[in-house]
Amino acid sequence: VEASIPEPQRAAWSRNQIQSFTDKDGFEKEVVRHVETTLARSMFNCDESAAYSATSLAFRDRLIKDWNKTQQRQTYRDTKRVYYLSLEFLMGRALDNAMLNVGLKDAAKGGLADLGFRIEDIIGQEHDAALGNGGLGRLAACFLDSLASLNYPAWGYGLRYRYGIFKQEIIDGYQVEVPDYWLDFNPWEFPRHDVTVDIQFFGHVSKTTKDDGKTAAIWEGGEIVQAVAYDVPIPGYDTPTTNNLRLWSSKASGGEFDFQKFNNGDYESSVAEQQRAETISAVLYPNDNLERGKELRLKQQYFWVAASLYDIVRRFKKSKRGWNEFADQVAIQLNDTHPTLAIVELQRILLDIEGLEWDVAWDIVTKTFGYTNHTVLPEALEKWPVGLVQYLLPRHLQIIYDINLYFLQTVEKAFPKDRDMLTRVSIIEESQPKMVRMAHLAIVGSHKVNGVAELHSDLIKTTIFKDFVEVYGPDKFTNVTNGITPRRWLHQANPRLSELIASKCGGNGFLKDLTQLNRLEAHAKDAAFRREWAEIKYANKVRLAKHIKNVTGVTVNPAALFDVQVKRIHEYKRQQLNIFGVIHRYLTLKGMSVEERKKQLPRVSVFGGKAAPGYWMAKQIIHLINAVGSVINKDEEIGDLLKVIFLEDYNVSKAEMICPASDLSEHISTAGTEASGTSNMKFVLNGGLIIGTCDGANIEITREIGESNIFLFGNLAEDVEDLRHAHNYGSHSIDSDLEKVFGTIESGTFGTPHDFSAMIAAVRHHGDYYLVSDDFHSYMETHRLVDESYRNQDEWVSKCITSVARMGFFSSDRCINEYADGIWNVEPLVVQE
Ligand code: Z2T
Repeated sequence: VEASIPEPQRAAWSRNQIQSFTDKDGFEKEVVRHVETTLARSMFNCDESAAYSATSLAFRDRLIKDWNKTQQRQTYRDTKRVYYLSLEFLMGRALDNAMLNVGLKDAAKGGLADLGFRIEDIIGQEHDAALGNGGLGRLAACFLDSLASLNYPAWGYGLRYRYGIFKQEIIDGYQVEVPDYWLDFNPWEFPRHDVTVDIQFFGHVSKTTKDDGKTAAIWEGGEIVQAVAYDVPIPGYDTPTTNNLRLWSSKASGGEFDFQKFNNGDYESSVAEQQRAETISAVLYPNDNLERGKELRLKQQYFWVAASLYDIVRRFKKSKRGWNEFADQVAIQLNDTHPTLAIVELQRILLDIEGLEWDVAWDIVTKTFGYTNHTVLPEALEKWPVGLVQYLLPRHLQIIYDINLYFLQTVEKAFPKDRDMLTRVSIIEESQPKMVRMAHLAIVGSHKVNGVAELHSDLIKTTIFKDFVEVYGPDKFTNVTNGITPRRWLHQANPRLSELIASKCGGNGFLKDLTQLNRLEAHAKDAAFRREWAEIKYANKVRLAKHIKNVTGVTVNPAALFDVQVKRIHEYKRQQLNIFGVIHRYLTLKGMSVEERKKQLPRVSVFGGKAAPGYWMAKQIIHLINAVGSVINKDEEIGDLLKVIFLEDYNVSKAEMICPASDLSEHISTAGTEASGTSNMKFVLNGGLIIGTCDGANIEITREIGESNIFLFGNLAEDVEDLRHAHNYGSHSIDSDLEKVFGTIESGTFGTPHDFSAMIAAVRHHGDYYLVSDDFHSYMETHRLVDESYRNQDEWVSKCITSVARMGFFSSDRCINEYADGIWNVEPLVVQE
């Protein structure tokens, strides 16, 4: 639709659109219609799967209306848009979220009941959209929810992986990976076979002389892969704004070349070529906080970035504005360094295709991009061999070298004769082989760089990006502490608690202004309110206990303290510290008399999380947790006093069940390693307390909720370096309680000791990099405090209520508003009902 057509005309077309349902009866009619026509099935044998499909299709129709209206409005008003580029969007399920956001879940509940279904069972039919690894991908999903709910004109751009994060099975205590083929039936995506972009790889660069006598680069040859757009509607909560998530899928370009082969009877190789092209978007790399430098990964990055930029530039050009307005119309946020090639690609478009001067183009580029860093772990910082970039993207490598040249020239002026400074900040690492440092490129090509929690943002300024603070001054670097969407993580995951909160906060307003939770604070002292609160927590625990029984066969007591650690398995997150602590607790209980034991508090230790398939040590940790569980869970002397559960295939939809059922959750990373963490926020928001280190967002959570409402332990980030040094160069003695734990493992209590020897050796003999022994005593002491505190239920529940009341800061709405003000300079655009 051309932007020149006046809005009244558009509104008239809009009014003529088909009406979708607004109540229970209307919903039922739509479900029946979809079952009998769209699905071509009959209501006589409509099972839960068909009911899920039809319900989704009915809600999808609802979303489409608002989606069209939003896109039309945004095009017509032509205000600045935000583009969030992320290789991962960990969306989870869409149906429940759509029902709540459009405010028709009750209608659907009633309608489904009339048709003989329970809404929970129908919701449970949906396969998670698991296009992400962990925190980074889930953050992108929370951001999309907030952007739409706050009416920001925003698009997400990502890859449509055929296989998302693998499904985890636990077999004999070991992780087994099963492919996650999730696209079988996906009503939430719309293929746009008319929106395609040809993406070039390989080839060579030649120079030509233009009419004006200047030389220009031409990138030619190589191969073309086609990007096809798939759009996913992103409904805001309680607003018609419905934004777009565009995911690119790869296929062979299908040019004449293919036909030639086909006609020559070379059918096989033409199919093989098709498959090679489709490989690009076939699978999500399953590493969290690790980069392995695979060629296909770089291909994925360029494919996605080039298609997205082509799309963004195409949309900008429709407005017929001059290039000088580009950065006033377009803000692009780089979710970590994965999309950093977008910087180079935009410079290439402006220079080689649009014919702008280098400086003019570069000014536009740097005003357009913002870069978010999510980790300081060196093994996660992206570097690509210069030779690989040269081979895959020859023109881009030239541009990278030019960017670096001009950058180093300005550095040299400011720091004359400081060769070391130049070496340190260079985009090219002069190693063997030479490498392109993507974080340096991202910093140089962006106007703002942000970390994701205060400690993390301080750390990047004083460690990995220290030199860049000297070069650019401190204002280029900023902090935006992460947040989570209270719609999914409170209202959807914990409907009863959400309702109880609404009854004390003057309605559902807190869901869009989470600071209103502070109205709860006064009720922490109200005994009747505390009882209701505790009753809801108990019911959530009963639900989790049933799930545990179903999937593991182990009976757990819902009255026990549920102690939960669910997140990707990683040495820096220290699940090993947790399981060593569990073993210590077991030994302590075993050493007690029967009378003494009777006085102890029952506990259930719940673990969940995936190990990257190539991360051997993480897999050892999973094996130890399962081995410990299988011994303790059948020890009749111990009974209910201690159970150890490993829940397989932890994902977003399971998190929605687990978070509301936790009494205590563990966020125990070595200080200075977890950039933010976001599940810490989810657990507190659901009325659980935290045991944690002074790391990531734990520090700000403590500041908000108060020191007396969190169980902090362990060494501080500032002391980590010295401790590590002491381990390696001094004498390193292991905590005596931890030694007892090691002794028990080595005696064969949990199976073949050799299976776990590497985990023990990492602490004893390999420098204990993650400070497990240094923090063990303080960790165990703090768990004793937890037990003591939990005995006084009145006080415990008060702490939980007070904490929730003070969690307003951690909404992703606050976070998105900070990005909008401080980095993107965009305003909301309200779509009329
Ligand atoms: C990831 O999930 C995170 C950082 C990464 O750095 C990569 C992945 Cl896949 C490259 C996480 C952080 O570990 C976590 O602390 C943070 O809360 C989350 O990103 C969102 O910022």
